[in-house]
Amino acid sequence: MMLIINIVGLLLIVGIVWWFWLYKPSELDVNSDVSELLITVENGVYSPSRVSIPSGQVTAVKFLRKEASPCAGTVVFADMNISEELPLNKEKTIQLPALEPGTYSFTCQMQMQMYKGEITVSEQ
Ligand SMILES: [Cu+2]
Repeated sequence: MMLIINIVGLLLIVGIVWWFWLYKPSELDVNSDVSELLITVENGVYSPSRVSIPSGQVTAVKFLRKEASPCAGTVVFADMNISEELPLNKEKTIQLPALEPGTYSFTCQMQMQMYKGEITVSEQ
């Protein structure tokens, strides 16, 4: 009996590790329509997790947090010194400053960074 419990526990751990650290959303998960930048925060992923915006202009990105866990409660754009609380089930608009072309990541506030997303800034 103990053996079965141990195996179930092990599978759970493997599942959690896979979900949070190894699972990579597909390349198709890209939102390039700047007028509709809404990122949903749910089940351990930002969706879309990759967003493209033009360089050199302030861009508003909306977040909709649908998960109650504290992990989903704050989004951090480390490169931009932005850290914002996300209310539950309510859209929150975050203004991104005019940026140089490049790739910028955004994550949850924890060191492990279970939530991970990427913003690609390209020249227009
Ligand atoms: Cu987290």
